[in-house]
Amino acid sequence: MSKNSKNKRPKVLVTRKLPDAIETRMAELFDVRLNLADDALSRDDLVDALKGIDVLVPTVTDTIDADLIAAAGDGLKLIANFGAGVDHIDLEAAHKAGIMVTNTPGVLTEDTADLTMALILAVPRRMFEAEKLLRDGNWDGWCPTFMMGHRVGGKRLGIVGMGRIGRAVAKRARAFGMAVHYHNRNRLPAEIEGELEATYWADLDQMLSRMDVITVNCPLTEQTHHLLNRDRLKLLLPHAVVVNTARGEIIDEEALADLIEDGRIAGAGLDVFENEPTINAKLLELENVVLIPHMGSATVEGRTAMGEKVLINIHTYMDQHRPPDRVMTDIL
Ligand code: 8YV
Repeated sequence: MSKNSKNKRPKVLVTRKLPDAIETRMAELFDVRLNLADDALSRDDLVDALKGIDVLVPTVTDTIDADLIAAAGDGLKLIANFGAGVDHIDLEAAHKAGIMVTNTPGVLTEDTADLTMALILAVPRRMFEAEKLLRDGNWDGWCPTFMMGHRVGGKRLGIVGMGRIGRAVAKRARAFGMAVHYHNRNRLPAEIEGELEATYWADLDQMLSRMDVITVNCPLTEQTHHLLNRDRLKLLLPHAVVVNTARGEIIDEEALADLIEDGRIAGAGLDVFENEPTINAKLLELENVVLIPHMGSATVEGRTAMGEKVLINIHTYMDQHRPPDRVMTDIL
């Protein structure tokens, strides 16, 4: 890199610790401010840190709302999000301020689908409940009726949101012998539907009332906030299980906890929560609920690939090309 181009290196603020390989490459390419201690920045710290910054690299733990964008001033040109979901960023405010937003789609699909499938298996097979019992020293040995759960093969899986991740979940579910059903804003092309042997429901309520397992795989938007509200959750069959690896706010968590407690829903597998990292106290009490801490894309390979996407998005933007992962406001 010539001295001249070094002088033009963009000032990049990364809000959280990223994989070492990504941080090292960022240090080579950009004038980067890393957060090696990984302390979450307070809002005031973030406003302060943004002074003189060209590119912000936030994560799901940062709220990039209209006020923050206004406070950032004219310098900020690009928000290169580390993550696929952009519900924590006010896209409209960013675009109005002339700030481009990019994300990291595609590279976390398979990992998130794996974790979704793991939850689809773990809840009906009572895996974590059993593991806890064993670790607590309460296993007295094998017996025929001990820890009986339910088979997933032959059951119906309803996928809410049939984007990349929903489709990757569908493939896995087919391999486990589940029948795939889905609800999506748009129906999939017949060819893909045929490949996945998937049944489309234009009416979400109709699908919810017929499935053995429901998995949420849509983005969080104004339209999907509490999409599974109390009334909709009441439509589920009493033996149904709910899995969510998308965003906590898509489900009314309090209603879900109430309905599981009352035996009107059989259980849940949740990787995401309405008020992360705070977990609804009722959910914590329930045995038939598996709770894991937002780790859908948490593999070394996935997080590194996400970082590489961030690098490419910044690099292409700075080279005055169009970054591959621009997020458009019309997805809202
Ligand atoms: C990421 C995610 O870990 O990409 C997403 O939308 O939910 C997660 O897999 C997180 O967003 C990183 O910011």
